[in-house]
Amino acid sequence: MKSITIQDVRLYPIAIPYVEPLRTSFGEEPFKAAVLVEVITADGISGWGEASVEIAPGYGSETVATGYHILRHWLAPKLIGKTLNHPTDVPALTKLVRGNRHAKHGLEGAVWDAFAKTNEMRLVDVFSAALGEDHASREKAWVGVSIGIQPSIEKTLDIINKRLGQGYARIKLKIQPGWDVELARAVRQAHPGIMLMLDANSAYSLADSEHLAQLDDLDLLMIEQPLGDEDIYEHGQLQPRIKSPICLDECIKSANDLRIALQVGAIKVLNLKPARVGGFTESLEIYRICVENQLPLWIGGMLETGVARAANVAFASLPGVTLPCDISATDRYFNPDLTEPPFVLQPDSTLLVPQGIGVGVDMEKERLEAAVAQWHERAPYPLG
Ligand code: OSB
Ligand code: MG
Repeated sequence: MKSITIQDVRLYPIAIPYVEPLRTSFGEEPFKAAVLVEVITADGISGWGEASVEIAPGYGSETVATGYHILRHWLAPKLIGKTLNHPTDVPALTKLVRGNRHAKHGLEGAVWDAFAKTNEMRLVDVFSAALGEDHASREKAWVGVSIGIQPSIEKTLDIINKRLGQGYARIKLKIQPGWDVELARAVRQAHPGIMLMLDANSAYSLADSEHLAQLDDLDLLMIEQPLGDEDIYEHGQLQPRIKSPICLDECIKSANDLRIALQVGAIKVLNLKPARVGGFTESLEIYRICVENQLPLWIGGMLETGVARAANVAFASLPGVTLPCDISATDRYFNPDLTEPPFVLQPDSTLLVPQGIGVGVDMEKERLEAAVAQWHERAPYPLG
């Protein structure tokens, strides 16, 4: 495959309205914020990535300002002027920047897109080629939908009915102490047969084991990240005390974290977010570990805009991804998104992998400019 030379890296802090915000145990963001990354090659090809950082350091430690700072002053300079034989060369160049995985993913994602476009390939086919035989795309990603913390159980049941009516095959409910057992029981009673799961975003501690065991008879597909974001060991202590399979999200920031979690019995399902683990190179290694260990795997989301959503759909279409993903249709998040065409839910609860080269969706430049202006208008803090 053709190598690429990085000539420039451009950063776009953006703000766009959500169709509806997602309330989690760590709060709710008033609008979608991110730093979009454009890599320009010596051949004049643009590749797009997204550092899907949030306004507040609630889910992870990064914010729009840290993402922008790290990308501008520490990551971009390590790539500008370099020739890369493959996008998997990026981590070696940026490894002296510790942590800051969302920022790293934004830059690496832009390189993957530029590389795929240079080689006139779809991003998903570059992933498949890196994985080798038996990992061709299924051409679609199996998806579910995530429902935030609501004012009442009744309201939640209404939203679930709407989502099931739209064709989503799996429902994920955000929970927190005081909004958990009663809610899950009511939903299970109303919908005995649906694929149902809960996501606590680290809202509990090991002392809540017996409380969480009250969910045992609800046939949950999984409970996502019940304990602290650093508590791999404690999840290993919790799993034998509850029947619901534990899915880890926040805890798994690298392939090494996954190896440790497997070793201590802390994980039965993985939510892999390419953004959380620092990019697709690390994601591919994690994917291989899941396949080797027959660990059920799905792709999570950070309420990404179109470029990163497209890349996630591509990754989620790989055959080692075995459960419905947190990648819903565009109209669930933004109207309009920054890219075209939108992702539309198919009758079999899937999204189709775009056919165009690279990520396969086009950045709408005018919408991007407006979103940058929106960031500067609404920014809760300076970037520099
Ligand atoms: O915990 O999975 C999470 C969104 C932002 C931050 C954290 C999480 C989420 C989601 C996204 O749950 C769900 C979706 O894409 O609909
Ligand atoms: Mg989660």
